[in-house]
Amino acid sequence: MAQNYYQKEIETMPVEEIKKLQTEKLIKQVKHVYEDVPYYRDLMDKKGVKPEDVKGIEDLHKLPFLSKADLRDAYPYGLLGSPLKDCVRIHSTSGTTGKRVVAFYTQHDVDLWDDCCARAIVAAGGTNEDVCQVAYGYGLFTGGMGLHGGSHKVGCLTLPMSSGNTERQIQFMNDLSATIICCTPSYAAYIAESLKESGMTPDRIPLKAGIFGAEPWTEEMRRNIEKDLGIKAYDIYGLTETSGPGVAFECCEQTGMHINEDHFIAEIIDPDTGEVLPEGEKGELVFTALDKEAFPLLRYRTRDICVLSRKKCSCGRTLIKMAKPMGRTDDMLIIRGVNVFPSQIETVLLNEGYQPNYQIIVDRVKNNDTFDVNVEMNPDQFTDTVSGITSLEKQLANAMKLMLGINPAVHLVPPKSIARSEGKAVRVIDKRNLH
Ligand code: DLL
Repeated sequence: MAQNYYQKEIETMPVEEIKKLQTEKLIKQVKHVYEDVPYYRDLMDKKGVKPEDVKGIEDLHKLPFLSKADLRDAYPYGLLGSPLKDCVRIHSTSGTTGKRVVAFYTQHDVDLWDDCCARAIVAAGGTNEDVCQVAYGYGLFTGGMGLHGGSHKVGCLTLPMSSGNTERQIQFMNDLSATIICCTPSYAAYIAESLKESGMTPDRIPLKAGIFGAEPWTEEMRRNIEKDLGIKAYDIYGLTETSGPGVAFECCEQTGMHINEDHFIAEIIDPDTGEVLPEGEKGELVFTALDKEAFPLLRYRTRDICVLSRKKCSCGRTLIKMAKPMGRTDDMLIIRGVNVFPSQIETVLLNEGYQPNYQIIVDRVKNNDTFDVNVEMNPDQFTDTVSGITSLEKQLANAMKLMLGINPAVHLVPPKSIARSEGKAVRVIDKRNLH
C-alpha cells in the first residue's frame, strides 16, 4: 500500500537525527522554561538543576517531574510560558471544579498541534479529496478543535459537527459523503448501531476511515466498528496538558501509535520510584513538550500506564510507538469520553448533605457507557415517599452533572446498605473490561 505522510522528512527521519533534533530543542526549551516559568524554575532550583546541566536528551532525567497536582497549584496562570497577550486560545479538561486543567496556546502552538493532527489524518489515508466529519466535542475539550485544525491543514472538506445529535450526524454523513469520521470510539460504535437500525449496510456508508481516541477501547471494539461501518479504524492519543489529540497516532499497521517525537519526548517511569525504565517495560508515560510556548510542560506525568517500542514499522515511519494505554496510576475514569474522579462525586455528596457512602458502577451496554451512582440516603430520608426519593435522586444527579459535565443515574439506597470495607473502599465497579 502506498504510504502517505504529512511531513515525510520528520516522520521517516533516521532515529539518530530525531534524537539530535530533540537535543537541540530540549536545551532551548529548558532555558525558556527556566527563564519564563517561575513555578518550574523553583522546582529546578529545589532539585539543584540549572539549565546548563541539561546538555542533551541524556540529561532529561535530571529535571524534576510535573504532575497534575502542580498544574492545580499553579492554576490558572502559574505555568504560563508566554505573555497572555501572545496567547490566542485556551482549552480545558472536563470537570468543572477541583481537577480542572487550563492549557494555553500561542498561534505557533496551535499551528504545531494542527500539524500533529494532520499527520494522523494523512496516516489514516486522508487527502484534500476527503470530507472529514469531526464529531468530537467542540469547545473547551480539545478533541473537536484539534482534529478540525488537522483536517484544515490536510485540506479536507471539514464538517465541524461536534458530538451529539446522531440523526443529524448520519444525515450529513450521507448527504455530504463524509469519508473520514473523527470521534470517540464509543460514539463511533453508537453511530454504527444507529446506522444499522436504520437499515444501512456498510457498503452504502460513504466512510472509509475513522480516527478514534480520548478514551480506552479494545481491539474487539475496533473490529466491530470496522465491520459495522466498513472502515479502517485508527487510534489517536493525547491529553489537554500536551495540547490535545495528536501526541501520538496510528498508521496502517495498527500496532500502536507513533509519537510525534519532534515535538514530544516520551519516557516510561516506575510510578512509585520515578526511575526511568528501559524501552519495552511497562510503566507511567511521561512527556516533555519540546516546542510548546504558552504551556511548556517538562517531564509531565500523564498517569497513563504504557509501553514504548522502537520496532521497525512497515509504514516507514521511524517515530517511536506507544501501545494503547493499559490503565492509569490514579483513579480517573473516562465515562462517555469525560474524565471523572470519584473524589468529585464525594465532594458533591458532602456539599449536598450526604455521607460519602457511595458506589459508582460503570458498564458498557450496546457500546454506550452506563453510569450509575448508588448513594446511601440519610436515616431521616428513609421514611420518605417514593416520589420524594425520586426527586432527591434527581436533585443529586443534577448536582453531579454540574460538577462532572455528564449525567449519572443516581439511586438512593437504604442507610448502611453499601458494604463497608476494612481496607481500601471499593468505590468503583467498572464492568467494561477495557484493558
Ligand atoms: O482526551 C485528548 C484527545 C481528544 C485525545 C481526542 C484523542 C482524541 P483529556 O480529556 O485531557 O484529553 O484526556 C486525556 O484520556 O491521559 C488518557 O488517559 C485518555 N486517552 C486519550 N486518548 C486515548 C486513547 C483528550 N487513544 C486522557 N486510548 C489521557 C486510551 C486515551 N486512552
